[in-house]
Amino acid sequence: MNDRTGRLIVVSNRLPIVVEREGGEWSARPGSGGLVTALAPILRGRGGIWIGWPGTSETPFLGDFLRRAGGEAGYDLRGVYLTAEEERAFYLGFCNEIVWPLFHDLLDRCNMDPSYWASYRAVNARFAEVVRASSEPGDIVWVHDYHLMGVARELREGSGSSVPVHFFLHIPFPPPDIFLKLPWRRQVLEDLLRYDSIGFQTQRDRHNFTHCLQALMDDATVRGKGRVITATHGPRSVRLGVFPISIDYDEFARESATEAVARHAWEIHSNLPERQLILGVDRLDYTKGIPHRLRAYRLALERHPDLIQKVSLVQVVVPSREDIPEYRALKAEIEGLVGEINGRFTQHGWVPIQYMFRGLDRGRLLGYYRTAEIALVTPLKDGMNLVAKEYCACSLEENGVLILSEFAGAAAQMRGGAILVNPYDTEGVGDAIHRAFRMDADERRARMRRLRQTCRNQDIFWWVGSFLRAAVSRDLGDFPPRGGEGPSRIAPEAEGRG
Ligand code: ADQ
Repeated sequence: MNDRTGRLIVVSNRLPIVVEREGGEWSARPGSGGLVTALAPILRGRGGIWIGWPGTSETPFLGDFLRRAGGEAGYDLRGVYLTAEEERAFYLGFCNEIVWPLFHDLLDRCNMDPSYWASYRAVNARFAEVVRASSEPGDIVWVHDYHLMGVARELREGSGSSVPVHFFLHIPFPPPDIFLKLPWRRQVLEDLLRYDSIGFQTQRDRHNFTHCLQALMDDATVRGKGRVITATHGPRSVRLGVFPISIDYDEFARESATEAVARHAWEIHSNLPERQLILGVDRLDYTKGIPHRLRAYRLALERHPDLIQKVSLVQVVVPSREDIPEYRALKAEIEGLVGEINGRFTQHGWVPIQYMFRGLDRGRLLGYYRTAEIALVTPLKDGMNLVAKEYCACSLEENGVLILSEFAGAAAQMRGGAILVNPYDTEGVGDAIHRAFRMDADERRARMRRLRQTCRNQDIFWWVGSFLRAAVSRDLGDFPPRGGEGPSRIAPEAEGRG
């Protein structure tokens, strides 16, 4: 290890800010989400850097603007700029028409357009060039997610840099019978092998990766067991770890206890007297299984008349990727089902589904989390699914029941307290809704306690700490504050968060 105190350089497709233009003036506000919350304290005041795309090809080069925004965030922001053609072929094309559906096992939705790969390479090379220009010996580079699987290779081959580079995959890694369909399967595996370490959300994802490696590369070997194992191919060795991402549990629990959230929760329920509220909150995405869930709810209403007038499904869909025709079609399908179910079952004073197509402000979202008696989190496949964890953190009364897809990464940690379902099994999900509705208070409390304990013990700070320790063999103390910031919230594993 280099003696010099290195900096952490985080690289993700998007910068952790939202860049907007109003009346010709650019402005930025901080991005939200667990990753920013967890990484900002490590970057802030330690000379850290975050490299990413500002999010639209309309942005001109924003160097001065990002310097100012970085000053406010407390760490450097460096932009990687995509042309409109790259936004189409790299982002909408290779990332969202190939990797996203393939890695979620939805091969039929892939458009294996051969022109996309060249753009993916070119954009990864551009990211690598910014990393090279921003890094110094002793720094540690942490690259995030499927948009950037080729950065390490470009950094080594294109830029000749030897700075350590680590990778975390936020989405699932598919099994060989799916992954082998990818025309660029060997190149992608070779790219990933150029990282010093790779973090996966679950054992299943890592297992799929090592199986693909063994299926495609005769001479690849995998050694070890436990949280970190090693894959070797030729002269290259890469450490492979399992680190389930999480949320800032304390922050969610604290905020949901505020008066403002309690007021929202009360308002929501005062409109639904004597009724259990079932909550679905998802980004508009076909992986989230929203139409499947609506069909299961319809079947539950058909089969279990005791649910009529006694439950209301609140389905919140957050707009996303609406410029892609498939996402527009999904929205139309969801709205068709909502209309059909409401048209068929609505009675005086009762509408079975309240549907919202918009982002909710945080106070209202937490109000729904806190007050809903049942959460329906039923993705067809999901890397982790943070909504499931946020719901538990906010379920302060411990009376909520989590119905969770067995294909969400979160199921590996939450199987002890959740009702696990196969989202493709309409009858099974319908019966799970009925079972949750009838579950008594003692069982609800016992299950929710278990869930909350898991989320509290393995929160986002535990996740960052475990990754840094396992991948980099460093503790947070190796990234000392420059200019004296307060103690970090990352607890050593020995203190029992893990
Ligand atoms: P996503 O697919 O975006 O993330 P998820 O993990 O569920 O999915 O996170 C969604 C986030 O959006 C949550 O933090 C939630 O609070 C927020 N959100 C949802 N509805 C909202 C609303 N109505 N208003 C405001 N905010 C809302 C990807 C992978 C996941 C993986 C994460 C993190 O697809 O599998 O868990 O990255 O690694």
